[in-house]
Amino acid sequence: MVALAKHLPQPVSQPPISPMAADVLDGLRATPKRLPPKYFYDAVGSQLFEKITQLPEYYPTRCELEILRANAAAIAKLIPSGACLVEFGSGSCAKVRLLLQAARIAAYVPVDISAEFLEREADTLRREFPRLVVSPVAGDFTQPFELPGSVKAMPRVGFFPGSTVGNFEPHEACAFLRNTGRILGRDAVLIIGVDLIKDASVLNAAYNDAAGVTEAFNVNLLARINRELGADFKLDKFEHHAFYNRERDRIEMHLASAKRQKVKVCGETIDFRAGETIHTENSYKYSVESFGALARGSGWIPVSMWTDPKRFFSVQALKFGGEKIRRAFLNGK
Ligand code: AVJ
Repeated sequence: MVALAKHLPQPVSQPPISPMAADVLDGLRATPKRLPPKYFYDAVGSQLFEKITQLPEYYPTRCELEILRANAAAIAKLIPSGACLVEFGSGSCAKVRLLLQAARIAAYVPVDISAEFLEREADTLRREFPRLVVSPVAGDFTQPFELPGSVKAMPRVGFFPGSTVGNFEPHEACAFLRNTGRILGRDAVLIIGVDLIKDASVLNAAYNDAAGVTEAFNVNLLARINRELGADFKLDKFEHHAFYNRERDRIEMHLASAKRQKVKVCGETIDFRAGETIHTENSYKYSVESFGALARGSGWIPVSMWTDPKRFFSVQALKFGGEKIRRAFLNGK
């Protein structure tokens, strides 16, 4: 027998597809269409988000900073001396700086996907706090990761500000909290910013600002896909829709197609009906009680909670109790 393999048709070699291209195609092929909010934050998107945090309608950042400032001493009491502070998705230096000034923190481990952003932030903090060990970890903080060896012996405190936890579905938030508990270990403290359920008019205004910055932030997702994946979204043919969904306690952001149209993405044609939307983000809102239940169901015990005078936003301190706490909660105890 002669080996015939070389005469058989060979598979056409496909150009390797990036993780972003795979996620984008996956979301645009689905019904209803969706895109992961993590792709908002390229250089342009991160700048637009910075602008959002300064808008008069966008209360979360201001409220959280106010809470951290007013309660820095009380929060610092929960942080053991010589602790290592692990920040998930190192957003802005401003928030962590308040903790670094108030508590005796030996090491700071910011975890973020953007390595470039991490290095810049790390340098700033090293200059400001010369005795602080700063060990960034570049990676996706929703996945299990190892703490740097230099901090392994220190007591661990997690920091997850900004109500970024609201981007997760509640079951994903639970998985995130369990994973965080596994990484930080028994008795670790987690300081987490959680946006609260409130009047829908306040919520709707925060995601539909008069200056149109949130709209630009939303549409930049398509602009980024055009830039990085060579797609041909017509940016003026998609409209920003953001509204509070009361049944599910979440703000939903969508991009609605202004007409029936076709878009080419990575060589694939995506059809849009007039008015069809791409769901780009959920931002879940919790009550103190509903977040407490989520925490317990993930093995974390709520120990303290601080809020602003209008009760718009909360900073919550949790302690990791592990499986015992989780099972007790799930068994209704
Ligand atoms: C960074 C996820 C907390 O949900 O409020 C702001 C993102 N989206 N305006 C939020 C966002 C539109 C923000 N988080």
